[in-house]
Formats: sequence, structure tokens, C-alpha cells
Amino acid sequence: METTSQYTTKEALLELYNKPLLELVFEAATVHRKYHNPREVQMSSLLSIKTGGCPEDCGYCPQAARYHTDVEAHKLMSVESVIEQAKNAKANGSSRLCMGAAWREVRNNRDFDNVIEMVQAVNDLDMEVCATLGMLDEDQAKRLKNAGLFAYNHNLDTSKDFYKDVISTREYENRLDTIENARKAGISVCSGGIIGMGEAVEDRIGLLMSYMEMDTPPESIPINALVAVEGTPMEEQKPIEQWEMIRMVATTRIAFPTSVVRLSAGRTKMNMEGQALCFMAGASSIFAGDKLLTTPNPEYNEDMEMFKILGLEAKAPFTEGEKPESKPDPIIEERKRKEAERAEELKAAREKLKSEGFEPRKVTTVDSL
Ligand code: SAM
Ligand code: DTB
Ligand code: SF4
Repeated sequence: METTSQYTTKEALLELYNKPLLELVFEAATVHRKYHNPREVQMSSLLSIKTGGCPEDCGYCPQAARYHTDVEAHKLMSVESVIEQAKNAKANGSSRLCMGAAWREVRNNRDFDNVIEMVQAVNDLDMEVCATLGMLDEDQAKRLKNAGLFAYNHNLDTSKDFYKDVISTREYENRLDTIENARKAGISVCSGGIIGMGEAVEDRIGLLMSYMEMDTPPESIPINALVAVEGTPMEEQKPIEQWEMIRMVATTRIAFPTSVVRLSAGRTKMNMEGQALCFMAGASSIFAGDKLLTTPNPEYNEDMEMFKILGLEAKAPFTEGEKPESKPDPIIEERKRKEAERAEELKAAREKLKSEGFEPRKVTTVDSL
């Protein structure tokens, strides 16, 4: 089966995007039915494991420390709380958990070790694990893969041209490098963008062209509508029309026939009819649960009601790829080995002192006073 699209140039994609709406939806629905089961929708839950305080200046983002938004900065969540949230997402029908951190990049520190443990634990629950942690180098990508990470989300957000108007603290090329590092480590790539930031239609197509130029396009492409958050430079952006979301989803579907197109942020501003047209036009994944990272999203039961009405069902995990094996992490194993060694040394020292007649010093606690 032919797996590439006949629309590979900017001109062809622009013409496609501007087709009469229902013809575009029909063409997208036809492609969708050829490559995907149109009744299945993947439910992916987002979890902000490290919220706010980010040093970057992404103009859309409520988590950037420099903007005065209502988002409070928190430290990294504990592994136990992540497991609890993952179990809740699974019980509500999600097959994937996407863990997001408000970091510019991953650093090789104790927080990253904890993220590795989160990946291992959520993979053990038989859920697809996705993470979006900012820039990654090759070794970090390999460590995540080894821990059982299924997918890595890193959005290009918009066209290379418009990108400069949105973010100044890191380059488009840095993003391409991170995507490449995840790809080389054998991790499924999730990368997409945002519409409604003031970009031209050409920039939406420019984003798709960046993926068209890759040897392998992303396995999953999230299409977000800007959530205009008070305090960010984009707070005044006018909400996009639902038709624009439908056009973008349909064009993406036709351009990348085998990728999963995810109807992402912005669903609270859409009605069921608008979302139904997106599913018709090839969206086969949503973010589920009442919160995205920091902003609201439809509740699980609202989505279940919508699925019932539209005759859709939640997709099982690992239908697009095998469950990765979670292997022990050499860095964490070495740390645990050293900690155990140190504990043994302390125990031996204490026993030696005792055998030599030294009694441990009596400690008076407040309770015993
Ligand atoms: N800090 C990491 C990074 O930027 O790669 C990961 C988290 S970041 C919040 C993930 C993505 O969320 C961004 O690339 C952007 O596409 C999307 N996003 C953030 N704020 C948004 C908003 N207000 N509306 C729509 N999408 C948004
Ligand atoms: C993606 O493309 N959209 C998600 C996920 N990947 C990480 C994030 C949407 C964030 C919307 C704003 C917020 O809730 O903070
Ligand atoms: Fe930071 Fe990511 Fe938000 Fe940019 S999108 S400010 S990198 S959390």
C-alpha cells in the first residue's frame, strides 16, 4: 500500500487546505479509512509532572516564568503520585500517559533519574508512556528508551519563518535536533503545532512542510488551537474558527496518511459537531481528562458521552507498536549499589563500636521529655 501522500509541495498543500471544506473533509475521510480504523480514537492523558517557572519565552505558554499568569511553579512530582495519576487515567480509558515538564531541556540530575523511574513504573501499568521534557541529547533519549518510553513529544509549533515571532530563547534547529535524537534512539516521535497564534495559512502549511522534509515524519502529529492565557503575550489573540481546526486536521491527515493526527488543545472552545467533523476528517486521538497541562479540557465523562453519540471507541494501548521493555537503568542501579554499600559500611562500623564496648549515645527526643 502506498504510504506517502501525493501532496508534497507547499503549493499543493496550500491548494488542498483551501479546497471547498466538505470536499476536503471527504478526501481526508477517504484517506483515513484506507489507513486507520475510523471508529477508534486514542485517548492520551496529560500530566504536568513539573509545572511552571520555565526560563524560556514561548509566547503562548502560561508556564514561562517571565509572564505574569496564574500558574504557580511546583517542583517535580513524586514517582508515587505519578503512578496514582496514571492508574486513574487508565481507569478512565486512557491508553497513553504524556508527562510534561516545564523545562528548557533535560539535565542529567536526580530529577531526570526520577523521570526514568516514572517511565518504568507507568510502562509497567501497560500504558504507552510519552514524555515532553524539552530538548534532549542522544544519551538522554537512549536512557528514556531503555526505561520503556514509547513516544517523545516535541513540537515544532509553527513554520520556521513564523517561529522567530513566537520564541527567541531557542532555535528551530534545536527542535529538529531533539526530534532526531528521539528518532535515533528508536522512540516514536510525536510532533505538531499550534494554530491561532496570528500566523498566516502559509505558516500552517510551512509547519507541515517541515515534517514533509523529514526522512520519517512523526508517528503522531498533535494539532493544537492556541489557548490564549491571560498574562502571556498572546492573551489578546482572537480564537480561531472551528473550520480552521477542521481544515488543518484534514490537510495533515492527507499529507501524512499513516501518522496519527491528534485533536489537541482547544477542544473546550469547540462544540460536538465541530469535533465530529475533525474525527471524520481523520483525527484519531485526543487529550483526555479535565486538564491539559495547566488549562481546562473536557471531562472524561463528557468525552465518553460524545464517543457514544458518534459511535467511537477508545483504542487499546500498543496497537501502533509493541510495548517497549523497561530495562534497569545503569545510572540508577549504580547509585542504589553505592547507597547499599554505604549503608553496609555504616552498619559494620556501628557493630564494631558496639563489640568494643561503646554504647550508642542516648538521644533525648522532645516526645520523651
Ligand atoms: N517544556 C517542554 C517544551 O516546550 O518542549 C514541554 C512542555 S510544552 C508546554 C509542550 C507544548 O505544549 C508546546 O510545544 C506547545 O506546542 C504546547 N502549548 C503550550 N502552551 C500552549 C497553549 N497556550 N496553547 C496551545 N498549546 C500550547
Ligand atoms: C501538545 O501538542 N499539546 C499538549 C502536549 N502536546 C504536551 C500541551 C497543550 C498545553 C496547553 C496549555 C496548557 O494546558 O498549559
Ligand atoms: Fe517552557 Fe515548554 Fe512553556 Fe516553552 S512551552 S515556556 S519551553 S514549558
